[in-house]
Amino acid sequence: ESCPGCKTSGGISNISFSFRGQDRIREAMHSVFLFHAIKAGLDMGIVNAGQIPIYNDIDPRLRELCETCIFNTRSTATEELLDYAQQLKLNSGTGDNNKGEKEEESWRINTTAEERLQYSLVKGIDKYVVDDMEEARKKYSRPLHVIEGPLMNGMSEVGELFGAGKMFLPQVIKSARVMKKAVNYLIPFMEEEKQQNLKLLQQQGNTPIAVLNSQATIVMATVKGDVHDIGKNIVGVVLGCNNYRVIDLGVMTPCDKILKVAKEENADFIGLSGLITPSLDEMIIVAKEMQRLNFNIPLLIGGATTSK
Ligand code: B12
Repeated sequence: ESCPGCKTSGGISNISFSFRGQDRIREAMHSVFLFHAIKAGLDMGIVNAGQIPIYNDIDPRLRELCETCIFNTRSTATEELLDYAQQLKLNSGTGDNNKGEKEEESWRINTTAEERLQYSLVKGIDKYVVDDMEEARKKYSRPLHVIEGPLMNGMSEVGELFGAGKMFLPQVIKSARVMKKAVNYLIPFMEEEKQQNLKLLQQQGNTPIAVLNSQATIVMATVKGDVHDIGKNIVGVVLGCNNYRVIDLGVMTPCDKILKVAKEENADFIGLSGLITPSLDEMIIVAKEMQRLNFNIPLLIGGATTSK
């Protein structure tokens, strides 16, 4: 308030320096601190992005102790956190309490492929994605159903945690990578589906050339200002597998580029993706430009914000 326009930044690990060597305590403190500091207006925190637990996953007792310490709401807060740290040291024998291989793998025991995929997405673990995807794929009648079911559920949970400030951007980036790996795994199976569909069309008397000629062209893009592309890519793959010619312009695509390519490629549709609220305005800009320039082709829009 006294310095309008000023931004705040800081090295978060300074707050936990006295717990050097006890990573579990330190990481919990960083997550708890960020959870509250971002809400209070922190603009930038310097953290080890690979080492922040999800706020909800922290042992509730440890979380409460971190909160008590950070806000200094109990005179015994420091001693209590020290006791907890000491106990952890005794239990693990190392003081570091890196959960260890055994505990790390426990989430894989007696769980379904769907549950494991969701866990991997939320935690940003890509190690088992291929195995779990293969198991899930065999369970579902179509590869697309794996995306629409377990993968979308996982991403929705990520979205909810992120929206509530309980997951941070670096963690969401890890989740996005896992999602991309999972979707990529399905692409050859979707291609296979496409080949089968083509065969079916041929059996119905369509020659391959006629089939290719019947392809409609769609120009797809994530609109200007928006970097989300997972959903757009999935839609592109699905359309491609349904015999559309897809021209994907990527993310942050300005209106003039979309319309220029649509014209050059004689597109039959334009598909816009957008997940953040300002993207809706950008979509309106594209739609108005299409009207102004007499583009008489359908405009499809999609992405999280458009369905709310
Ligand atoms: C992963 C993710 C990210 C990743 C994106 C990685 C990537 N390469 O895409 C990263 C970490 C980079 C990211 C960044 C940001 N994100 Co983000 N992100 C998400 C998250 C968790 C999942 C999105 C996703 O991939 N979902 C899975 C896909 C498959 O679903 P989908 O995109 O909706 O697509 C489906 C349909 O919508 C449809 N579809 C999609 N496109 C199209 C197009 C057409 C033509 C058609 C027909 C259909 C269609 O088909 C798809 C398959 O069913 C969402 C939360 C959520 N629940 O959506 C937040 C979310 C979208 N992000 C959000 C925010 C705020 C941001 C940031 C601004 C954060 C920040 N402070 O920097 C930045 C955005 C920067 C920018 N300028 O764009 C908010 C948006 C809130 C809002 N209303 O504005 C959300 C909703 C999270 C939240 N709850 O707060 N994010």
